[in-house]
Amino acid sequence: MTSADQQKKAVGKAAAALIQPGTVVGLGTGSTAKFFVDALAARGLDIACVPTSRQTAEQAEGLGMRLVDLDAVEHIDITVDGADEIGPGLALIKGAGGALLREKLVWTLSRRCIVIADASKHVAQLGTVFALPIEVVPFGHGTTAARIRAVLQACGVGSAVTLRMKGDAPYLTDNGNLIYDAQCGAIGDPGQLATRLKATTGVVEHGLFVGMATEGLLATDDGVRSLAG
Ligand code: ABF
Repeated sequence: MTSADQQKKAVGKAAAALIQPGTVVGLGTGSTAKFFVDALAARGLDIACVPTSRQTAEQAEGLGMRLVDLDAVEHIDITVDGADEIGPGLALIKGAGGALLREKLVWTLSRRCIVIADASKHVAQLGTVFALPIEVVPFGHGTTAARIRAVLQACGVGSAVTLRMKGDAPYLTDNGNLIYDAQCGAIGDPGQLATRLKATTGVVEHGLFVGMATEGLLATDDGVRSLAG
């Protein structure tokens, strides 16, 4: 196992230890969240789980966990999920795994949102390592991309956007939508960019999670530490 994988496993286990019996738990997506789900299943708690993707649902079902529909719960007690970048104030870029919309729906209903990651994900400014994923409806997506570029320019960040592909075909999300990845570079004001992208016709959701994570757990080779919000 690589050092990064060891860190992901350690932070997944640390997060699983926080879950209480009798709670509703949001299950994140990605390789770090996968370690969390494994560790949580191993505890054998009586909990109800809401997955953030088909991929996570399949994993959890295979481990015998009880899944419930998001519409079947009034709130989620705690969600644990990974990220592509963790910036100042626990502002995040998510969505490299393509599950940003369901993740945001689950996070929005969660009282506690814990982001977990290996040390490589911690950045001084968002946008410096990963592209920003933006989920759009397929109809007229080229025209939506043009509006997205204009918003990025107006916000003073890089405006190159690329339609995400899977082989020769556009990548489709669990919701049947497309994703444009925006090479923003350093994002000076993530809150402003988030607001403007959200208001763009044709955009379903974007991967900026600002003011949503209530806690962070970061793994390093020296152990797992809390990240201040
Ligand atoms: C999900 O998985 C996504 O929001 C994020 O893009 C990705 C992180 O994956 P990994 O843990 O594999 O780096 O949380």
